[in-house]
Amino acid sequence: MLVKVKDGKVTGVQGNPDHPFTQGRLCAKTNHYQERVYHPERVLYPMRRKGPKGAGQFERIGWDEALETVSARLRATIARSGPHAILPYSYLGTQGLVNGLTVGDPFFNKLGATVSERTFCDSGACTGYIMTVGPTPGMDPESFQHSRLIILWACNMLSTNAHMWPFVEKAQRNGAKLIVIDPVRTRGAQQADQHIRIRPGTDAALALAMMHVIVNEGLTDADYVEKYTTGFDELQAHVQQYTPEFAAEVTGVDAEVIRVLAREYATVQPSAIRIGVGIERSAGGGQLVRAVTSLPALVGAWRKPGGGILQLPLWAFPINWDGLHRADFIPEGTPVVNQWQLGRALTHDLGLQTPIETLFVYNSNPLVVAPDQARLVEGLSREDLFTVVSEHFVTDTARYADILLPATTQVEQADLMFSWGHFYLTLNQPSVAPIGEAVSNAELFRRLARAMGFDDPFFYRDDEQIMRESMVWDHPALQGISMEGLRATGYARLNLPAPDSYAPHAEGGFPTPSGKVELKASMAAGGNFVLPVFRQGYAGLQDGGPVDALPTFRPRHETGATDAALAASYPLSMMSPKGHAFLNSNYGNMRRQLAHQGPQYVMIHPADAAVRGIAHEDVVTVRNGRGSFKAQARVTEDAMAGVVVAPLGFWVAGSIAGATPAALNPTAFADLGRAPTFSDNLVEVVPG
Ligand SMILES: Nc1nc2c(c(=O)[nH]1)N[C@H]1C(S)=C(S)[C@@H](COP(=O)(O)OP(=O)(O)OC[C@H]3O[C@@H](n4cnc5c(=O)[nH]c(N)nc54)[C@H](O)[C@@H]3O)O[C@H]1N2
Ligand SMILES: Nc1nc2c(c(=O)[nH]1)N[C@H]1C(S)=C(S)[C@@H](COP(=O)(O)OP(=O)(O)OC[C@H]3O[C@@H](n4cnc5c(=O)[nH]c(N)nc54)[C@H](O)[C@@H]3O)O[C@H]1N2
Ligand SMILES: [Mo]
Repeated sequence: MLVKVKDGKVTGVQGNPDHPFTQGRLCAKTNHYQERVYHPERVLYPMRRKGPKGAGQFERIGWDEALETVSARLRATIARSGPHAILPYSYLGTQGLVNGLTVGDPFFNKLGATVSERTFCDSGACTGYIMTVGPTPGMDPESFQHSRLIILWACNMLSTNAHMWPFVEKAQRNGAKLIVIDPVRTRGAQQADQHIRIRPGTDAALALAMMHVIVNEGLTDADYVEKYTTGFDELQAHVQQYTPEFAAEVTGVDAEVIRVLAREYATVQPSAIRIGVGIERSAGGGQLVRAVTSLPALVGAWRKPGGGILQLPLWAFPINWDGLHRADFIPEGTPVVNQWQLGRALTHDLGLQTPIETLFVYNSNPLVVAPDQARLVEGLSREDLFTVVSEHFVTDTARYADILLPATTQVEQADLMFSWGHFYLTLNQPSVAPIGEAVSNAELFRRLARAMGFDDPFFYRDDEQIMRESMVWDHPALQGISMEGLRATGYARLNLPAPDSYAPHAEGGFPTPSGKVELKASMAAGGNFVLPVFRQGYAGLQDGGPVDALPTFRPRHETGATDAALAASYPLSMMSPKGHAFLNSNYGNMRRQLAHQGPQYVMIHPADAAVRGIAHEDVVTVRNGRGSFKAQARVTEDAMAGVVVAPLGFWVAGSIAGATPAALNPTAFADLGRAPTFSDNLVEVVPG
């Protein structure tokens, strides 16, 4: 992103036209970033709560007083109850290596605070993917232009990953078939040659039935399977039970459509699959990703550029995670609280030996993004809980802060950015000085370290030093890339072959224990695990339950087949995927993006609306046993019959009845990586 500055002020932002991936484009969220930077409601000074919790009333204080108050509280908590009574809570408000996911980990690990396990986003999919093909970058997103058949499988690309779209569109223009597998008629589905509507959380049945067809009709690439996979014979026997007819029953996709899909996927090469994160979010989400990730090897799709699967380009970046997390600071026996269970942790429902007394939130807005909203409100309202929040705005969560700290935005801070969406490393250079008394997250933790009297110089590294120590610079992927070079160009493509010739697994070479695609996963023997990256590098297992070695279909937790009584009371499935103009809960308070999204809404199919007497734009209540929220009904065939869609990102403060979809979302985990299950959620919708 290029920033226009006049007289020390940001006047506009634009995409960099020279950038091979973004090609000069920004998205609906960031197009007018200056409006966020200079928003009149931005938090610019440290503040102390002056009204009741949740009221959002604050008074300005100085940084010295803020730091003294916070450090005194941390010390007092440790003295009274020990460090486990402190819980940090953070996620991806900003994503760089300096200020992002890991910025506070060394500080809290040094304190001995409870470890916050961050499995919000892709933990289940990453686990399933890595068990199958290892942490390989997989396909280059740019090489999709060479694909002949593309499946966007639970990926809302035009809204969430828009910069990749031109490469998909180019392939389509060159004759590739574009297939979207999604319960929702997304923007991408509208552009696709085929949209396969599937019931949420049932995709494993589809993928396994595709395998059934592929192996029984002799459509495998036998040579590739023989040389570069393990467990094929067992898989072949295993998938006999997953007939297209079985899958049709479960998924709602016609058996003949499944047969044709399998045949085309196998024979039109190179074929490419892009999976999103929505795919992991039901009871069997992890095994479902295992099944989908197995497909390319069966048909030899990896042989050519434009073939294979893309999960997360993240795996291409040689990041020094150990140096960022500093798990070596974590004292043995430190408890772990999964972020998904914050509501339970704060309301003494997790059986924690040491209840949480001090909560420190930065880079995150749990009241909107975590489930169990009612319990979260109850927990955050506890008079004996002390909450610190570092933010740009008085978010729903920040309203409960005892101390609120001002954070800089991306144009005011330096950072080194890896990517979830492409193979370029980017140096984010500040364009303007911090506004008001805002500080970057990295500076915040330097100040806190000083206030706590830490003497290890590690805590006082400047941004540049953090960048230098955050990557493994002698790794082949960074050959030819340096901080000096980045300062001149802003970004650099990782040292990988050009997209035209990039076929990383044409001859196997998968980073799994066997070096092959593990159709039968050897890592399953270790039981369910959470990758260190999602648990601050902390090694201990929390839930080592058994895991199937072959990809299997598992019904949702919440479906008629699993719980008939529940399904009778709550017959509709609800999903809460990303909003087009929001970035998770970011921009949920901003005029332009709100105008784009419209009022808080829920999409419902005309047939489901009709039987409930619901008309387009009526206000309705969506409810289940966990809670309820009100929204405007959008009666549309974009929603699938039986499935309602309530996008993430609207704020509680601006909501119709003081609640958002998080009030209904379950706290249950998926099968792998302790992923959330918000596509596995039964509800009812009623007028009014
Ligand atoms: N505009 C916008 N862009 C974003 C974000 C945002 O909030 N807004 N968030 C960013 C973040 S943090 C992430 S992780 C990425 C996520 O990017 P995506 O993975 O694209 O995100 P989602 O919208 O969660 O899910 C994608 C699609 O999966 C579908 N889906 C849900 N459950 C199922 C299922 O069981 N089966 C199938 N087949 N489909 C299913 C949904 O209908 C949705 O269309 O986007 C990033 N980009
Ligand atoms: N129902 C439902 N829930 C979901 C999802 C879903 O699809 N549906 N998606 C899940 C996923 S994939 C993700 S990634 C998570 C996202 O969860 P979060 O990362 O918690 O979500 P954001 O809304 O991005 O919240 C980040 C907050 O950080 C603040 N922030 C931004 N930059 C900075 C900074 O530099 N410093 C500080 N201190 N604060 C900053 C923003 O103002 C914002 O309020 O949500 C998860 N929850
Ligand atoms: Mo995410």
